[in-house]
Amino acid sequence: MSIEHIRPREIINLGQPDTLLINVPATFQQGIIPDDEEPPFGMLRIAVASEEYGYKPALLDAHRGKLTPSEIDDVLYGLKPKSVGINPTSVNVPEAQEIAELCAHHGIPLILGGVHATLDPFTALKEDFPMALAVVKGKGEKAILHILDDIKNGQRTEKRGVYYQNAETSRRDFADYYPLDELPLIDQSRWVENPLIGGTVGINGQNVELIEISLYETAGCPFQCTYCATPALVGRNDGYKTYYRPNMDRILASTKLAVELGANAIHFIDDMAFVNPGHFRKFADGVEKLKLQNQLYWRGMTRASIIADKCSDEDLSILAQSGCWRIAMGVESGDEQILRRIKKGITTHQVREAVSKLRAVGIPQVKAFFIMGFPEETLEQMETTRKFIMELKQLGLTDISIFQFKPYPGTEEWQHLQQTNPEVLENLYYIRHGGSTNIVNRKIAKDASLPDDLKIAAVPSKIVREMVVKTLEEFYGH
Ligand code: B12
Ligand code: SF4
Repeated sequence: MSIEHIRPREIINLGQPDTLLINVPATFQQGIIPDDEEPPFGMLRIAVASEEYGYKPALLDAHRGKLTPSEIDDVLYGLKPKSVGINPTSVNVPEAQEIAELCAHHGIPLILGGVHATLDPFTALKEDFPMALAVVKGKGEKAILHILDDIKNGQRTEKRGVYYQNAETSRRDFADYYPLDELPLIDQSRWVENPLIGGTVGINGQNVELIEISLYETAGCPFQCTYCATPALVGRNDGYKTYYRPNMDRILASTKLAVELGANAIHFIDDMAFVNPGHFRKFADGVEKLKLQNQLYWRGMTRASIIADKCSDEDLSILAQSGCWRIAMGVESGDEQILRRIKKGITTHQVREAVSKLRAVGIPQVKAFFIMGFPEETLEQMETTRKFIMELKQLGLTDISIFQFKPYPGTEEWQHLQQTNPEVLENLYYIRHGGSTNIVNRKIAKDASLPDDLKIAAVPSKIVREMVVKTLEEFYGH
């Protein structure tokens, strides 16, 4: 029964929700949605903010629930929400359109927010979702309150970041920020189906049973990598503040709640779990005060330059003692020229330092992410990355992911390709626009890899993919 997927459960007995937030499935990229995807934290924030202000929100995670359009239709029919909010990215606009059409069919006002709405509000509003009431550019917590008030009062009033169909097309304003410290804690037992993910991991030669929960505590990221959409999503070039952190009491309160729900491990999925050692030192103090030391594991992302240049040996010992079992870092390339080109802000020297130092203080696992096939990247430069990865393995790197570069709207690389190689952008099957595909195409189109002969790097896509596979096989010894 698709209604079983509705959260919070009690909403079913409380009558019509003021808004039903539907996490749009993204099936095209992977064909199959894995079982351990992260919950939609943007929607969770909106839900708890609107509940705090007296509204009755509900959440349908159609992505994690793997719901079909007809199952979503059943929920709309059964629940009859007063409005629906959806969150398409650039890769699942057609899926979102199917939901939008269902809403239009039921006469339910539709609100759009998240990646696609923020990057291109007017295309979203006028071309892709002409049936929508409004789109929100940027953070949704305050904007949705405004829209729900407007719906209640039968009006459409102006507000920063809220774009109704008649909005002035010269607008670029982002929605106002909702202070993260003031946001109610997100009780995942109410809002998320199966928030705890069990698994065994090897930590210092022992198999440890982790019951892990994901948390997303910050907002944005202070950096500006050219292949990443985050700078555009946070309004970096429009003069907005790019990174917010709540205070440590808030992060510890979320941690405590996670433990109360049965977790013994936290996965901080923030773009940057910490940007200086003060952050994890305070976290370590808090874990001790909560009497959770030696009982709680955690993992998160940071940058090589932060570990190499900002952390002393003492800082890093504290990091290890705080229960951190894995640090992951976006390294992307072993070629200095590429690192400068993508504005990564790190050097290979810093990466070597970071890996060695983390392992030396006893962090059990260090993971690095790489990308091969950046625009104009040569095979030699990818080869440099391959050799660098093997060198890092010798220094103690335990895990890697390597992605083939794919351009996404909102990134500096997308703009670069628009100017230098626009025909490439016509061949990206994972970016699909309004009306061009339907449910049948989506079900059969499982392979969203780049066409073999497409040339974004200096060599065709097939060669890049072979290099990715070769490097992974060499690293993992297959
Ligand atoms: C977690 C995550 C995932 C999870 C998604 C789980 C899920 N479905 O919910 C997984 C791992 C599955 C994933 C996969 C992918 N992802 Co992803 N992902 C993220 C990540 C890191 C965090 C999202 C998040 O929770 N943010 C935290 C919350 C608090 O912020 P938020 O989502 O922005 O929400 C705020 C506003 O946007 C707004 N808002 C959000 N939703 C709504 C809805 C309404 C109605 C309103 C009014 C407002 C609103 O208000 C929120 C609160 O302020 C983002 C990067 C990022 N920092 O956002 C990338 C990101 C969304 N992913 C991205 C990409 C490219 C992908 C992949 C295509 C990668 C790949 N090559 O496979 C795949 C696609 C998956 C697929 N199956 O096809 C890009 C999207 C770029 C684009 N132009 O579309 C991002 C932006 C990364 C980046 N920086 O470039 N991803
Ligand atoms: S890739 Fe990571 S570090 Fe770079 S801008 Fe995006 S989120 Fe920030």
